[in-house]
Amino acid sequence: TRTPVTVTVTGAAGQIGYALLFRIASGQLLGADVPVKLNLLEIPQGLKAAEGTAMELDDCAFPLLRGIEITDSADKAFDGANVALLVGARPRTAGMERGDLLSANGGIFGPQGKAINDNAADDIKVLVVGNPANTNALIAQQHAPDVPADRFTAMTRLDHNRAIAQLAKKLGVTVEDVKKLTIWGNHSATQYPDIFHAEVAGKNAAEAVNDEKWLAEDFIPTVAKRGAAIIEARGASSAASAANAAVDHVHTWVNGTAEGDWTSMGIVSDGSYGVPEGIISSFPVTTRDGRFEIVQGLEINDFSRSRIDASVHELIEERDAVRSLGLI
Ligand code: NAX
Repeated sequence: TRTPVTVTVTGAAGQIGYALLFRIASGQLLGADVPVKLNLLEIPQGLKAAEGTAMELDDCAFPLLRGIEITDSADKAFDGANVALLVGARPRTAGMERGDLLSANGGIFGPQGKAINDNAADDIKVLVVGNPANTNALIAQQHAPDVPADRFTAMTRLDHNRAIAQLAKKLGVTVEDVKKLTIWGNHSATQYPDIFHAEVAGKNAAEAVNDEKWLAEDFIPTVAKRGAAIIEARGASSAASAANAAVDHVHTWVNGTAEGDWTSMGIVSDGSYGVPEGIISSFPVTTRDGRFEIVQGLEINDFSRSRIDASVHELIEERDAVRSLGLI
């Protein structure tokens, strides 16, 4: 029998945690033949609720689930971790300035990065979900000097999936017909969902749409502001769809992208497409054997260039802010 893969989930008692843990334990994250051990990290106030979720996980009698550890110690939670899903974060509350938000999250993601550095397995793969996801991932990565930088990623897969769904709806095709969609930049309202290289049933998506007004005034804002629309409708932020995207992100990273397609991941820039080296920005990537590569050679038109630049500019500002706050 295979040794279980240790998956650490932070913010395990939160609403995304609740939607995520059962899918991991049932085998959807890594595969139907991969046993998992779950390490749940919470703050002290969250431990009791996490224990309740662990009771329910027991009650599912998942054949692949080989143990659950619940702790408020990051060192313990990341001990031997092969996959880490950093979901818990400090949300922005009314009247909070950006500096306060970044500082509060620096206080979470700096120490967690160090705990990953000191305790995780050599093959650790990290996905940051907690917002501001890209910059939180950067903070964690900067505190883990012994871990290759490309193991730290930020989630833009929910944006990617949202964009695919909107495009499929517009063109009256199934989501499976949509390939090579890209989310560029930050997981924020400045993100740029790019359909100029996307394909719909083998044809170029932008040509199939042939409506720049829809693109600029409907599609892009709908995707970028979808999180707010969900809150407005549901009275709570996206949870099941966010958990689903986290499962997709890790599953694709580990198991590879399909031939003739790619995905979107927030990853440390190598300078491709004019995105400054070192910041964590979303790119089109292909994955294979647990590694990813940025899709190279795409022609970026003026429409796309200005939008990618705007989102990247926001990421540079966030990086500069956390630098001047001494968080990296
Ligand atoms: P909840 O507030 O329901 O849960 C967060 C949990 O994290 C709480 O149980 C809290 O006790 C715990 N927590 C806080 N600080 C912690 C720490 N230092 N260590 C361990 N646990 C800690 O939020 P939820 O709806 O689950 O969302 C979690 C995060 O995901 C938020 O930051 C949210 O903004 C972000 N999102 C990111 C998305 C993305 O696409 N990247 C989309 C969905 C979501 O909005």
